[in-house]
Amino acid sequence: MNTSTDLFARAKNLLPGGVNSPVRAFKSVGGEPFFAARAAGAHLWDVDGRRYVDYIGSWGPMIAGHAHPSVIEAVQRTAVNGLSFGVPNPLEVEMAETITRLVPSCEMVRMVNSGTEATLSAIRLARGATGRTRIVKFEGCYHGHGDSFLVKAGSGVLTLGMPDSPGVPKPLADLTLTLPFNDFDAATELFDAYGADIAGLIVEPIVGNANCILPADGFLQHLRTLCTQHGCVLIFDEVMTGFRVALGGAQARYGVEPDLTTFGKIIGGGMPVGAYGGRRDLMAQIAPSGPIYQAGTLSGNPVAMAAGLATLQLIQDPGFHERLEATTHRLCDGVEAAAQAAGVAFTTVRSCAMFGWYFRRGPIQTYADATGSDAAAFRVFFHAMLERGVYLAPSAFEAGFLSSAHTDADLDATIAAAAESFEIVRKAAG
Ligand code: KE4
Repeated sequence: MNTSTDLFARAKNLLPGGVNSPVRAFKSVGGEPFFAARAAGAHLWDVDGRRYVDYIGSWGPMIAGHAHPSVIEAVQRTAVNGLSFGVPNPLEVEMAETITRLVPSCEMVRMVNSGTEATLSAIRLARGATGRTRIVKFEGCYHGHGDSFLVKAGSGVLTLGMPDSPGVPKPLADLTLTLPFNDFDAATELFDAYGADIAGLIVEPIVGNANCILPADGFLQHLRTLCTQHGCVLIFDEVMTGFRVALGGAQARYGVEPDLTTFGKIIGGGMPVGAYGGRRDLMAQIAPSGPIYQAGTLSGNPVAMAAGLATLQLIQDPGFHERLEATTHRLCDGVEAAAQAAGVAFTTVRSCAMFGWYFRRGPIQTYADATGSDAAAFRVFFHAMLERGVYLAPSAFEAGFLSSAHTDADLDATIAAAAESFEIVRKAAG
């Protein structure tokens, strides 16, 4: 009665699509999702006892591996003293001190409960602080399911082929202007035309929701210059890249300082957490110190803070990110070599602890490049890898994630599974 098949049959009757988040539904790859029983390190076990090497890590939080002993211990130690107070608690202060220390552009920070809450709040702050209404986002970028962001969005909306969602009032959607990522001239032209009306520009500094696309040299700086020139708030959505692609996030990796940054995932260590932060003159305008309202019953929850702080402590180990970046290259080099040996058109995009795999030849520099990947080939590959105990994102439009728990044995097993899977892809292509 508790196999994945049984559970999914029950779930479909009670949860839309049988899931609590669309990207989990396997809709674009076919088949049915498995149900997780437990996870540890780089591995997931489903309720039917199968083990997988996990390259999703709960979509980013598990950069130190699942159920890390020091994270579990921190949660247990905190939970016995109460799960939520609705009163300030010391761990909220420690989290604020940690984030502002590791990300210097954040002079102040506010905790929320998801990445969506963080980006919603950042946009409201940009609009409230500038008195302007338009915002700019990039095609294929995903900033959570806030109305203003469901315009040419990525992740699950792109996966399901619905980049614009019903239910978003047209007058509101019309206030969201979109740009092609890595297109310098298009950005300049849009700001020349609308600059005085733009409250803020929000960007994934490394796109991780249309598969994975790196910023072209100078592109993030170009956006910084445009926002400064036009008095717009530059928002880096680092919900995914924060504390992953470098200790200080993408802004540290690329040396570009935004006005606001949004966070999620890793800062919660697997518990529901988000945050937004940035320039003091902006953040001071958030209630109750200022008039721009934002609130949350469980914001700064002590158990969530404990899980996040324990995770942020682990990633500060000397050499943590350097080792993870080397692991990322070793995995992607090995899988690329396997694809080449099988004669399958395939390329990878890498950063630190996140990667994109594409069934097409590179380079991948734009949204059009990313969406030109052979989704049918990916579907065959995804299931072949799953059957061989490797769990990739069930979508051709999601990035993959590595953790410090992935061992050489995990990578060797993944590369061996990929070699067999590419053969299956080649045969399926005829
Ligand atoms: P959440 O509201 O899902 O915590 O965060 C939204 C969000 C905001 N910004 C970026 C850059 C994000 O990647 C996300 C969420 N990422 C997806 C995975 N692509 C979460 C997985 C899901 O939707 O279940």
